[in-house]
Amino acid sequence: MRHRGDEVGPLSHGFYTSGQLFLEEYYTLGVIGKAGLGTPHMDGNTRLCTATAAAAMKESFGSDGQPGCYADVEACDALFLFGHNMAETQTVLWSRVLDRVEGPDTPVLVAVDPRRTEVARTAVRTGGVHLAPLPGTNVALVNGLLHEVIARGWVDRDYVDAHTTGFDELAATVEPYTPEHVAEVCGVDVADVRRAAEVFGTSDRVLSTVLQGFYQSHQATAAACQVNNLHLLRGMIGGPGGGVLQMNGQPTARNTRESGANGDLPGFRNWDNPDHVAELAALWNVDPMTIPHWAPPTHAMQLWRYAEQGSVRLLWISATNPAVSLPDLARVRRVLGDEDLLVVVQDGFLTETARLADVVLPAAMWGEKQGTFTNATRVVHLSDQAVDPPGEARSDLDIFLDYARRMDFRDRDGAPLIHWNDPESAFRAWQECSRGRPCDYTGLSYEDLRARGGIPWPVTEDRPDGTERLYTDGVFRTDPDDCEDYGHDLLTGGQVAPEAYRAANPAGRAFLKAAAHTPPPERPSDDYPFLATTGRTVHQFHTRTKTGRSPRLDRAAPRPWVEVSAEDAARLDVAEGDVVRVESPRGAVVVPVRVGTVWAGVVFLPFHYGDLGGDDPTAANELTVTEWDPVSKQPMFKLAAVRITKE
Ligand SMILES: Nc1nc2c(c(=O)[nH]1)N[C@H]1C(S)=C(S)[C@@H](COP(=O)(O)OP(=O)(O)OC[C@H]3O[C@@H](n4cnc5c(=O)[nH]c(N)nc54)[C@H](O)[C@@H]3O)O[C@H]1N2
Ligand SMILES: Nc1nc2c(c(=O)[nH]1)N[C@H]1C(S)=C(S)[C@@H](COP(=O)(O)OP(=O)(O)OC[C@H]3O[C@@H](n4cnc5c(=O)[nH]c(N)nc54)[C@H](O)[C@@H]3O)O[C@H]1N2
Ligand SMILES: [Mo]
Repeated sequence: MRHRGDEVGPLSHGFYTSGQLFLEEYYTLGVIGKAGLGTPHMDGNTRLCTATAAAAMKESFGSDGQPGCYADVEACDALFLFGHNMAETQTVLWSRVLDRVEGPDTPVLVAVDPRRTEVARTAVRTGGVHLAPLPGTNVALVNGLLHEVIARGWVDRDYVDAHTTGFDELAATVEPYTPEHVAEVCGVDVADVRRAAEVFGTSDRVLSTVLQGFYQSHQATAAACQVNNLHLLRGMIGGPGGGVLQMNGQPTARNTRESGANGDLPGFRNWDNPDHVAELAALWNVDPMTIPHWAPPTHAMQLWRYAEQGSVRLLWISATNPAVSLPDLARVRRVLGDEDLLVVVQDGFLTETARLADVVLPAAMWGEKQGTFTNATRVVHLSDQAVDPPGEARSDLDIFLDYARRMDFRDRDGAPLIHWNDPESAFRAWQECSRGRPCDYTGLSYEDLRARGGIPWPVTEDRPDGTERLYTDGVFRTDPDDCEDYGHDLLTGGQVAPEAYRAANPAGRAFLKAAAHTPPPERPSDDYPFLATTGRTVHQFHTRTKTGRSPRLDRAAPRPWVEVSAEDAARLDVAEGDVVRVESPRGAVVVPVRVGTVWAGVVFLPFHYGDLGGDDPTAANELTVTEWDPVSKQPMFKLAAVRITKE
């Protein structure tokens, strides 16, 4: 190390965690970071995953918190999947959708995906619509749907007047997005845009889901907010069958966001609201100035930048494998390999990242430890320990508690800051922190969860059975004293000042925030004529630490590939199985071709494959770009310019 530890302060400590630990573990880590060390440098891989879901709900509704629930699948008349390949990525939920679309009283299915995925095929087969926008044009597409809903008189005026703010600006912004204009920008059929808008505008109960085709693409938050706007214009939030699911990917991404392990203040508190900071200072019995709140929390991409620049000297990575999952891997390896950076990796396996670490802490995984987790629709579950962890592995909670003990973090009266010592006592500490907030857990106990199964928050003394849907009364969490964020300009990411927010007090109305389409930052060029997008296959989970060890799953998809259109295959003179080199300005992979149903000029690569032991690089993130959404700061994994040559 360049300096001794006592010469640098808490700002030299950075934590990069996950969407796959338990709530109790995140909360403990959050308190260590915010009240023990006092570092703002903490985020989860949820930044790569559901940061935009959170951001879109904050911008539209004032706070994170899923409005709807999965029972809406059974109750809807139409189902829109925006950038969501549910058939491969949420197979259990998809089986519920199939029960509907293959049964009587079929809902109309609309798929918005540049590829003809299984979702898209099912939509077309069952009389729905497949809109295949060019990657990076989501805002234009949804603006087109908004344009039609307004122009054709499908707006629920009473709802909009009573429960929203911003209609005039939204109407003015979407005015130029006629179906013809949208067809041109997005490369879709005019009639399909009209038809999809009509389905949205004339169905009584529309359920929408939004996922990575929006969150990891260009103008992520802006696009996700336009889906919220469609629902607000139609007055379809909070009622059975009508609502939006800003989805989650990882099992506990929701908990990362609730507990503050993603950098936000726990309990959806607003870092820019001194009263919220004071509440936490009182709860933890620390000086409010210990809790970092002088600037927005450090997002993951910035955290890695600080590590690269050398101001962060200790990077503690738990339950994520950034040497495969972050964009621009050559850069990530460079940062991890810097001998001035102390890298701690806490994982169940010796991953590509762990191999570059200075210290590896073997961790117990689910089934080997106890804790709670909350799904995308706010349903809290308890996961009990089934088996002992192998070897020296310890639960993440134990590791964090041990660290806190050795650091001897104290409160203002000299008592231990972390006063819990096992999952259940950690849960009780978290419950106090959640009291009165949107994610109120105070009415729950481990015993209840064990006896009754999943229960959706808020769960309080008055609402012991929890809350299936939020905003049923049309009152949103936008009051200035209550809201989680004062919001941003969707195009630039500029923050709304607290004074400006208070002056325009929305008083419980939802925001209809508008955005025009802008061209993506990375576009095909003469040198890199193709646009590469990335995503998943059903047989593999993420960086394969688990599915790669399951012989049947791994055999089904043992190697990466690049999917190209039939036209491009002919132009490149390659056939199914031929090996090609796919190269971007950042790096290259060498993979076989699959001839598929993407756009000409667009290719798709699965991102799962890190080190496969061969000589050729195979991880899609060798190619991707260090760019992120200005509001949610989620990296743009879905757009990279590449060239392809036959090997
Ligand atoms: N089998 C499996 N299941 C998983 C996972 C896994 O790794 N494997 N991971 C889990 C996690 S953490 C997550 S976050 C979810 C993700 O679940 P999904 O979001 O469904 O998965 P992706 O394949 O990343 O992206 C979805 C689709 O976005 C499309 N797309 C690309 N660019 C654009 C664009 O510009 N516009 C539009 N409209 N669409 C675009 C792609 O063609 C792709 O089909 O899956 C979860 N489930
Ligand atoms: N190009 C491209 N890149 C992407 C994406 C994409 O679509 N395209 N998607 C992004 C998304 S949405 C996501 S969510 C990320 C996922 O990226 P990662 O988080 O890197 O993926 P995982 O392989 O799930 O890594 C989780 C790690 O945690 C370990 N682990 C599991 N449970 C525990 C536990 O209880 N304790 C500890 N300590 N360790 C545990 C696993 O062994 C594994 O090594 O990838 C992102 N990267
Ligand atoms: Mo994810």
